Amino acid sequence: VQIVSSDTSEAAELHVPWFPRKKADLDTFADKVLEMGEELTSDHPGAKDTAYRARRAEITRIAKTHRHGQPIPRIDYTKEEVETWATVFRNLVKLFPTHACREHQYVFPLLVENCRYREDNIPQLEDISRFLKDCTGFTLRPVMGLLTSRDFLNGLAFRVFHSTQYIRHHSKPLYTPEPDICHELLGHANFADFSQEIGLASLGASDNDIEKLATIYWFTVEFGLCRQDGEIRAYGAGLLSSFGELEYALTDKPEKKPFEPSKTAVQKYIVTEYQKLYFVADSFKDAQQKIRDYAKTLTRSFSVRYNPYTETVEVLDDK
Ligand code: HBI
Ligand code: FE
Repeated sequence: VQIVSSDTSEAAELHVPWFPRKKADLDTFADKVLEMGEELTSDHPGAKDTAYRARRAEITRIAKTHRHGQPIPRIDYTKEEVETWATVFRNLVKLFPTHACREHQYVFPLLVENCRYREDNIPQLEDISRFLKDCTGFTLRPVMGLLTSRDFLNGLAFRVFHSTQYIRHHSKPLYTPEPDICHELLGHANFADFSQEIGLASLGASDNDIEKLATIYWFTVEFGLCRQDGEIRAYGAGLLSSFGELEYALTDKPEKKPFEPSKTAVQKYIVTEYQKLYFVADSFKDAQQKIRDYAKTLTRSFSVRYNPYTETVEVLDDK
């Protein structure tokens, strides 16, 4: 495979964007964030709160300097931060029995037991990362804020989930315009194999295919619904971490269509409001199988295989 780092027009056909080959390569993403890494946009609930901004900077510095193999520093969350967490936790836990899919309901008590998930305690990324590594091979890595779709998905190929460590502003505990620790830890609890499959398909993919994979990710890992015992339940993290949207999604108000990757991949969506449309899979397993099949239809000039022993991606120059 010829990997070129700069685009020249003759090379456009052959151009394969750079991608990480080993877990340590993810270190290059540490200070690359799209927005709200260090600065907050003017409509962010914490934009005018200097103490909040200083606290964010303190926490995101950890992500900026973190390197593969190091333990994730623990954060001594303030009373105010724990109260924000408690409000989110209390409200969501009430909805899980009737709104969350069974996979989420299976994982949640394990996190309570092993990772000190409690209303009065914000769990530590290091504890969750160690626990996940033992039972699923996933690890967490602290991140300053939103990554590009390409970088974020590329991380998943290595079963690495980039996770923010700061919490939303206390003035709006049930709203956040960006991922925060409540979203990551309460929503993304069910780290499924299929997120690695989206990740592997994203390595060296064209910008066009990255957009399709990011859209699939959005409508499944973030906002996916599935059928279960004749009802519709949520498995997406954006829903499982949003008290308001989790209730709304299961009402008749939004439109619902069957999950069909080739159609879902090209669906437009908005990121700042509740979704107007959700895709419903026949089951959680069905979503996973359909994503696996879809990933095979994307073509690259090479194929990749993850070697879990060396934690590297092997590139097979077979096409
Ligand atoms: N970055 N830090 C972070 N967290 C996410 O959940 C995230 C991201 N970048 C993109 C993204 N999610 C997705 O919505 C898709 O674009 C892959
Ligand atoms: Fe997310």
